[in-house]
Amino acid sequence: MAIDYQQKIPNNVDLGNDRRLQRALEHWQPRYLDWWQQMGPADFQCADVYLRTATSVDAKGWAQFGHVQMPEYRWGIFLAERDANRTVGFGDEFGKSVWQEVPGEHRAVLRRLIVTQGDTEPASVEQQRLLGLTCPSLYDLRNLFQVNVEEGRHLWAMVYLLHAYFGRDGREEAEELLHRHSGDADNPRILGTFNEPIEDWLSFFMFTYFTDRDGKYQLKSLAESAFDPLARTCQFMLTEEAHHMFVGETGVGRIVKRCLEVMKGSKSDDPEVIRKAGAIDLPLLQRYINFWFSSCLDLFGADSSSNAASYFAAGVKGRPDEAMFADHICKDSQYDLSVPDGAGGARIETIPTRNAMNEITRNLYIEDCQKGVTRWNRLIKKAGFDFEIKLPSSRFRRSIGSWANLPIDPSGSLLANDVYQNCLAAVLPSEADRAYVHSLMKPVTEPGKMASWIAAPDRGINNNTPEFEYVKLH
Ligand code: BYC
Ligand code: FE
Ligand code: FE
Repeated sequence: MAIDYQQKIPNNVDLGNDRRLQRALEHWQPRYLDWWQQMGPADFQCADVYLRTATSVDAKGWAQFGHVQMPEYRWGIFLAERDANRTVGFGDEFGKSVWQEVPGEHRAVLRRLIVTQGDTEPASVEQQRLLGLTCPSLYDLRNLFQVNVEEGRHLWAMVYLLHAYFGRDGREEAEELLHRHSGDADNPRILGTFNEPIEDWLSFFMFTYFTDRDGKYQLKSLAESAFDPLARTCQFMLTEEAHHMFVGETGVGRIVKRCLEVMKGSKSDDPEVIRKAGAIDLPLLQRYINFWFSSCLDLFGADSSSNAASYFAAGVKGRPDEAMFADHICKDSQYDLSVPDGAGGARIETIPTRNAMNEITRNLYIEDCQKGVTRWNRLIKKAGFDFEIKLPSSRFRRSIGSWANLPIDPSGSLLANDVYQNCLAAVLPSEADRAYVHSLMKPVTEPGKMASWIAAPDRGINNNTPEFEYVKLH
């Protein structure tokens, strides 16, 4: 079904034929817009931003680009096309028809997963609220806002499911999604990483590289769900997600590139020399990676999880790209999990594969994270330097799962507690690192100009040049 832009709420779910639902969502809409004004991008609501808007849900040519003011962005409800022959792809219900309604026995868990997913979307907009004020270029400012409006749309995606399938409880949850706030001491967002402040653009690029990638893997797992409306919603969200991770990977890559230019020019890798030239040194970048990567690993949940096992058994949440696994039932199969042996090492604990779903997904995520790191390292090597960016051990600085709260360094070794405190101070961003990064955060708003700490992008957006006026400020 084509997207209907004539309606107050653009959609491809035939909202016009469901008056009750339409009214409920139209009631939520002004609250959403209030939230956007108060918690969304500060100071740029009147700027004309070169944004893409979905025009269809096909893989090809689904977007149209044009300058719009963000509050005028057409947030809507877009589900991937329904496949009438789709069957449950995993778990105890394997091969049966997928569900078009929520089965009573799975209502509570589905609601909880949808709320958790929905909560992250506005959280990220809140975290990024002030970044526009210190943009390194108009190109980057536009990308920030593109990510922000799409995260807003992802909130719409989950709110639609809550309103359409969960009755009064769903409407209440939809309200709550606008009331919790990132970092709020009394009413924080649900998951840890979404309460971390993002006060500079280095953190923003880390977040879009590492945290949006958690989004990719969680959405892939939910896109396998037997609850078909959830699966279809997530399938379309994934097409938007690709750009968010592109922003992260190229953002970090451009910071590396700029640093290498300075290193070559000065023939030095001394952080002080790099900083004198207004660039970001690689050891500092590594410390930001240590922080964000370790925080994001917790987003996958406990490594042995009975919740995950029951989601899988029920068909509620699968593994990313479930089709690539050989066994979709995993009833009697086992998984060898590495757990602490209490003496500084690891031992294998054999658990049912269904209980290991979070860990399986986390490991796929880690592999995917490594790809960009390998590309950044290639740039460094090509420039003739021998620094290597490394993802820290998945046991480092964990707060969830068997490796939680252990004094483990980025290489995975267990340390004495006092040594660990010193280690943390050395491998995470220090006050001085943060202060230096903050000192770089000065807005650059002349078309085509870049801040001193980041290289220009290789190309612009939608075949425009990097010099294009991506945001018209007034
Ligand atoms: N922080 O049995 P477990 C995105 C809790 S990002 C705080 O493993 P489960 C985006 C957990 O709730 C994608 N608490 O739990 C990115 C449980 O509590 P209870 C977001 C945590 O349910 C960028 C307990 O620990 N989507 O879209 O199997 C920008 C035991 O854990 C955390 C989703 O997350 C944490 N990090 O797994 C914008 C998908 N981790 O039951 C957007 C939906 C765990 O003991 N969510 N806990 O009270 C889920 O699938 C699951 O809830 C989780 C946790 C995978 C997160
Ligand atoms: Fe999202
Ligand atoms: Fe995203």
